[in-house]
Amino acid sequence: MNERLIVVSNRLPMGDTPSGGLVVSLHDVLAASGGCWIGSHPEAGDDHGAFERIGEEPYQRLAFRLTQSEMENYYLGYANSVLWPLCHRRPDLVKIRPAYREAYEAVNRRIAAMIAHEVSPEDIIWVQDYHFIPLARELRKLRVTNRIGFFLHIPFPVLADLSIMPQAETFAECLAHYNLIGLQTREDVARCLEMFRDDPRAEFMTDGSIKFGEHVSLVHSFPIGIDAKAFEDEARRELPDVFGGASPAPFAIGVDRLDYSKGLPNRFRAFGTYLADLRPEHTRPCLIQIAPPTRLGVQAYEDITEELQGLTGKINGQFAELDWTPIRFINRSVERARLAHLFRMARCGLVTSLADGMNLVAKEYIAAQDPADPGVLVLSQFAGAAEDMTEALLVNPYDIEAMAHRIDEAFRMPLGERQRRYRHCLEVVRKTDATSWAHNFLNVLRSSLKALDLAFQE
Ligand code: GDG
Repeated sequence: MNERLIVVSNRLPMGDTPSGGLVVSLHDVLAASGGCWIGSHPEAGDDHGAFERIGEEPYQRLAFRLTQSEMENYYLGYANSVLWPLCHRRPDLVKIRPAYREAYEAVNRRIAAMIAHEVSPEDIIWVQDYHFIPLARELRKLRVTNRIGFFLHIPFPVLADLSIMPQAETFAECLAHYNLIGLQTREDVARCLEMFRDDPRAEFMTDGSIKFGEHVSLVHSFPIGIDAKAFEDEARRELPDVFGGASPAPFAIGVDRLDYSKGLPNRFRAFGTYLADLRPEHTRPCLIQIAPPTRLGVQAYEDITEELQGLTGKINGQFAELDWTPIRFINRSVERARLAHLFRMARCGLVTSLADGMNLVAKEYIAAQDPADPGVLVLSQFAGAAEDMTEALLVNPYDIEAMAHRIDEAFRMPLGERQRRYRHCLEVVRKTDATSWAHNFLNVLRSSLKALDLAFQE
């Protein structure tokens, strides 16, 4: 029987035409292998332990449903109020509730049982992200011996923060049930290895793999990317004037889910400092910030939205003229084609995350530029993207003055330097694109040992 790929992710893509780098690349890999994509249905409900089949070929899509209570305790609770803040170095925002942990374990157990029914002996399973860390352990309990890989899209937590997690000792153990633990950066790999080194149950093998009880895992970095070619083409397409004839020039752009990890308040403050102290007289630069809301219902997200509304009001109140609004804060989603066009028009792209797994916006901004007259990417040193995109204008997002100076530098950079930096960044974007990410991960997963076959032979 042929190998099938089974992808498991939090959300099942529902539309017929996939968009976004990750979805497109997994879609292509699945279409080629005739595999299966498992994820949650966007509407809450009770699936009674059976998958719903969505859509038609070229590969199967199987949806499970989360009940309202699972949405609150598993998704908004454990995943996004414990694991997300913890991995993004915000232990102050961690909310520990027994009901969160119980729901997280229960959902993973239930999904594992549903997957165990679907899986054939030759399948390989690829689990995406922090919503499913215990999934391999649950599958192993059900005697699923297939190769199982895991990719963490967000930063690997620092060792000192791990002990804040409820039942912290199970974190390493759960990960060790995967044949391959994929992380975004070499720094993430170092943090993961540090965790295993600190754990007396883990043993390092001569080939670099980790033996943990009867399990053997590999830890590797696979920097995720975008569909670079498609984004370059998208940005080149002519669009009717998105500003209705009143284009602000020059302008900086930020595009982020409205999340506290993205460093938006400091970005706004830095833009305010730039306006106050560095802006050349008689110029009217703008910051266009697109920030669609996410994870509604989590207090920390409501707080940061309010903080940004306050900062926007304050900075605009101080600097605006009758015909100039310095910060345009758009707290809604904007179409992809428009985004690409805006990236291309912006003199400066601002990515100022306090912590970020990779940050695809950094890569999209570069792909969208006009090679003859490219803009400048100001990039946080704490975004995974900074590990390879070393020719972006790197910045410490906690240092507001330094960020203000970077914005100034970006607006004033001579063409030759802009082109040199852009070419270097573009090479990285093209080399670490979405397709190579998926292929590299799957090749290493395929080559990993099916050690569990041995373990279950008693
Ligand atoms: C996680 C990790 C890692 C944003 N606003 C709009 C919109 N977007 C698109 C962007 C980009 C995507 O959403 C955001 O991707 P990021 O990588 O920046 O961030 P996360 O959502 O936090 O993703 C991250 C990623 O997983 C992949 O591994 O890089 O570190 O946190 O594509 O363009 N798209 C549209 N309208 C918007 O208003 N159409």
